[in-house]
This record gives sequence, C-alpha cells and structure tokens, in this order.
Amino acid sequence: MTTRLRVAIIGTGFMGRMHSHAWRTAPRFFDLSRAPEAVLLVGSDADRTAAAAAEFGIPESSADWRSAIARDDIDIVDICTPGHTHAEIALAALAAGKHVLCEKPLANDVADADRMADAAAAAAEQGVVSMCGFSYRRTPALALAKKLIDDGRLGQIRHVRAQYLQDWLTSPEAPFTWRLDRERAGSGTLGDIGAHSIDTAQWLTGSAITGVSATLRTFVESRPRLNEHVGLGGNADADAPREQVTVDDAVAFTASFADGALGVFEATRMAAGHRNANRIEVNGELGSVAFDFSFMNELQFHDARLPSDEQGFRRIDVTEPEHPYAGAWWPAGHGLGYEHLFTHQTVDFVRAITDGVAARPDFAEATRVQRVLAAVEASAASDSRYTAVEGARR
Ligand code: SOE
Repeated sequence: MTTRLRVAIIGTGFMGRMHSHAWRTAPRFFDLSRAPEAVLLVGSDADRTAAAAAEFGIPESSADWRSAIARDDIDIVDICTPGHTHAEIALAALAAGKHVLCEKPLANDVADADRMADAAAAAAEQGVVSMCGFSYRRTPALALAKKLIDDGRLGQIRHVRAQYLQDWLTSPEAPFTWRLDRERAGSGTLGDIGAHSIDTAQWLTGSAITGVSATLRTFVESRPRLNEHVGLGGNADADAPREQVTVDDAVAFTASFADGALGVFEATRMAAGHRNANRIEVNGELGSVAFDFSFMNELQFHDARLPSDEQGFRRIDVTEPEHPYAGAWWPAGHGLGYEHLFTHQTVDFVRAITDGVAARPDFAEATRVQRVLAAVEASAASDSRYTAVEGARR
C-alpha cells in the first residue's frame, strides 16, 4: 500500500483556493504513485481560515503556520501567501525536511531568493524537493512550443516579444490590495505578471536574460481601501479612505539574451479590455511560435522551411492526446482552462518527489527571474540605463 502525501496549504486567497482545487484534482486525472491530499489550510485569521477550509473541502485549519510546519504528518508545505512571507516560511519548512511548493515570484528581493535557493540546495541533498509556481509553463500549448524549440524547429532564436496585459486596475476606483503595497508584494505589475513573461521567455529559449533597459510607470497613486479578502476587480465606495500605491502599474523593457536574441517585454494591469492576455512570440531563423493565453488551447506555428506557397502561421489545436498533459483530460477539441495549469504543476511536483524527475523551476532557477526583476527596477531607477543582470551568463 502506498502512503499519501499530506499537504499544508499556507494562504487562503486566490492562489490558496486554486491550489486546493489542484491538489484534489491531480490524483483523480493523473497516475501518481502517491496521491497528494490537502489536509490542512493555514491563514492569518482563524475564523476566516476555518470557513475557507470548509469551502475548499480541507478537513483542518489553523492560524499558525509554524505549528503546521512542526507537524510530523505533513509532507508538503504549499506557500500561497504574499511575497514578503515566502522566505521565512520556506526556510522553516525546508529546515523541517518538508517538500516546498512556493508561489511566484519566489521572493520580494534577490537576497531572500538567494537564501531560499541555498536552503533548497542543502535540503535537496536529503531528498527534499522544492519548486516555484510559474504555472504558465504547464499550459499544453506553451509546453508544445518548448518542445518545438528544443527540437530545433525554430533554429537560432532572434526575437522574443512578450506582453502580459490585464485590466483589473484600469479604474482609479478599483480597490487597493496587498498587490499594490511594496512591503508585501515587492513590486507591482513587474513581479506579479511581468515575472511570468520573464520566466516563460528564459524557459522557452533556454537562454538567460543578461541585461535590460526598462521603464516603470505608476498611473494611479492612491486607491480606496477595501476588505483584503474581496477578489480582484470591481470598484470600492467613492468615500472609502484611500491607500497609497507604492508599486508600478506598468513596465516596459528591452532585453538582451545570452544567445544573442533581442527581447521586448510589456506588462500592465491597465490595458482596458484585456483581462488576462499573456502573450509571447518567439522568432527564429527557421520559424516562429506565437501564444496568447486568451486562446490558451491554441499555438500558432510558422515553419519557414515549408515551400513558400505553403507558408504562414498555422493554428494548432493543442488538445490531442499526444500533446503535453492533454491526454489525461477530455477528447480532442474540448479544451482546458486556467485551473488545469495548477493541476499539471501539482502533478509535476508530486512526480519530482516520487519519481526523482527534476522539479522545474527549482528555487535556483526562480532566483534567475528574481535577478531580472531587480535589474529592471535598477534600470528604471536610472532613466532606463542598460543594466546587466547580476550573475547572468554573457
Ligand atoms: C493577478 O494579476 C494574477 O492572479 C497573478 O498573480 C497570477 O500569477 C496570474 O496568473 C493571473 O493574474
């Protein structure tokens, strides 16, 4: 009889809710040698956490993450809290020998990310697995793009064009949240969604960003205060007291890659009409791939080696059983959604624990995203001066 992997989820917000769904769904659709089970939900407020646990179907709740980590019957600590708490929780969990899945970005600064990566490397010697939740890697269409690039179908990569466009902060009356507070979030749009584009770009191309020239912009300096536990979007009362926004609303930067490619990145939460358009296009000497999360089951692929009268972008419906992750789900053509990325992430994490498959991105790899975030901020603070990414291979 195999034993279950018992999970403590720390955090009750959007990601805590999403991860609880993923832990439940993963063993029902994928063959896992040890089924994970979320047994404990931890939040900052005991009553609200108990209510969330009941809603998410998690048997126990607690308002004390330290005692959760001290428990012998917890195998995995799943960190779904704001960035300023990641390092403290992850370091304690790794020291206690727990496997750690940590939401992105890994930390709020490079120093914390480095400490986490060092602790994860030491814990790995004892068989402890850690992974950072850059969930978009688990989109079947992006995993197919990665395979095409790794198979050499694009040849030498020359351009990466990434945009991550959301619009939930378009109205100046959209309420304040922790994501707008530098203390808790580290940065704004840059770390929240720009980090996804950076991770996807470095992962797809297999090449590190070595330097950037960046601009950050904050369009709305204060926002009405609202209960933190209200979801993203919507407007607050006009007479609510206002909180100072201490992070960026938007970022734009150009980037150099170690293999010589040129990158152009844009991320904003104020692109009216774009709810969650996470887009990336990669152009190589032999072809191109283009992806837009708004059409997440599709990948555009142009093969420049076809006869010229057959060339052009083709729309691949990435729902065939042969496509990454897709075979576990529905018949071809029936499509997946945002929540499936987290189920796939859970499956990959569990298999890293049980089968010794590498957990990617591990904390060291996620630290390389953190260094790009730091370089973007440094460049923006010096009038877009070209800024090298610390430690990146030239
Ligand atoms: C909010 O902007 C957010 O929930 C991000 O935090 C997630 O990482 C992204 O996947 C969707 O948008």
